[in-house]
Amino acid sequence: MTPSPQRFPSTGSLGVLRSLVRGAAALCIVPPCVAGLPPPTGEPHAVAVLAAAATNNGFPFNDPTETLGPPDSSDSQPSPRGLYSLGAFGSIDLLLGVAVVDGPGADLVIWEEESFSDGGAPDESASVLVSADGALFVPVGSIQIGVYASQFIDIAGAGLALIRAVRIVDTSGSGPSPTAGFDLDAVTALFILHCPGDIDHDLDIDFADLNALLSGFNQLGEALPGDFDNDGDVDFADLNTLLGVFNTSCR
Ligand SMILES: [Ca+2]
Ligand SMILES: [Ca+2]
Ligand SMILES: [Ca+2]
Ligand SMILES: [Ca+2]
Repeated sequence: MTPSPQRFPSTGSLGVLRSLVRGAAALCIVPPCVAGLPPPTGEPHAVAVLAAAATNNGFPFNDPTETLGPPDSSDSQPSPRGLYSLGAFGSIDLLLGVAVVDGPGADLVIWEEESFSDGGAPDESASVLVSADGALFVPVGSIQIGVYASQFIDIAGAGLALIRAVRIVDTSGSGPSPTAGFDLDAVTALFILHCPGDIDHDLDIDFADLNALLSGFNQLGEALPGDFDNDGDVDFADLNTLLGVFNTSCR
C-alpha cells in the first residue's frame, strides 16, 4: 500500500488541521520498550520466560511456562497444577506484559501457591529482583516461608523508573524433588505505567497507535481501544487526545 496523506479537522492544542498519512503502519517500525525486550502486551502478568536454571526439580513441576499468565495453581487441577519449582537455589527470569511503576505500597505479587497451607508443595523462601532491560537486575525484597504478606513486593528501592522483568531466586536450597525450591505459580503487576494515547502498549505514541485508532473510528462500545475519554465511542475527541501527544514517548 502506498501511503497517502489525508486531512482530518483537529481542535487539539497543536493546530486545527493536520495531515495524517494513510497506510503509514506499513512504514512504521514499532520500537521495543527497552533495548532487547519486545514491546509490552498489556497483560499484567508474566508473558515470557527469559531464563530458567534449576538443578533438581522434576516432572510435572519443571515447566517454567507454568508461571505465565494469571495464577492458576490448584490441588484439584490436573498435573502439572500450574506450578514451576525453581529447584534448590534455582532461578527464573520472567518478562512482564506491562511496564510496572512504583505506586503506593506493593507493586508486584509473587504467587507461590493458591494457598500457603493447602497441603501441596512445601513452602520455601526466595529473593525477588527486578529489571528494566532484562539484563541488569536489582534486589527489591524476599519472600519468607509462610509469611503471606511477603509475597507483595514494593519496587520503590530499585531506583528504576519502570520495570519489565522479574527474577526470582530460591534461597531455601531445600525441598524434595520434584518440588525442590520455591514453587512459583505467577507474577502479577499492580501498578502499570499509564501512557495516554498509547493504544498498543509499546510506550510510544506513533503511527501504530494512530492507525489503531483510525481502524476503530466511529465504533461504539465499552472499553474500546482508543476511547481515551471513556464515553463509549472512538471519535474526534479521542483523535485530538492522541494528536496532542503524537510523537512523544512514555519511556
Ligand atoms: Ca511501591
Ligand atoms: Ca501458574
Ligand atoms: Ca504505542
Ligand atoms: Ca471517546
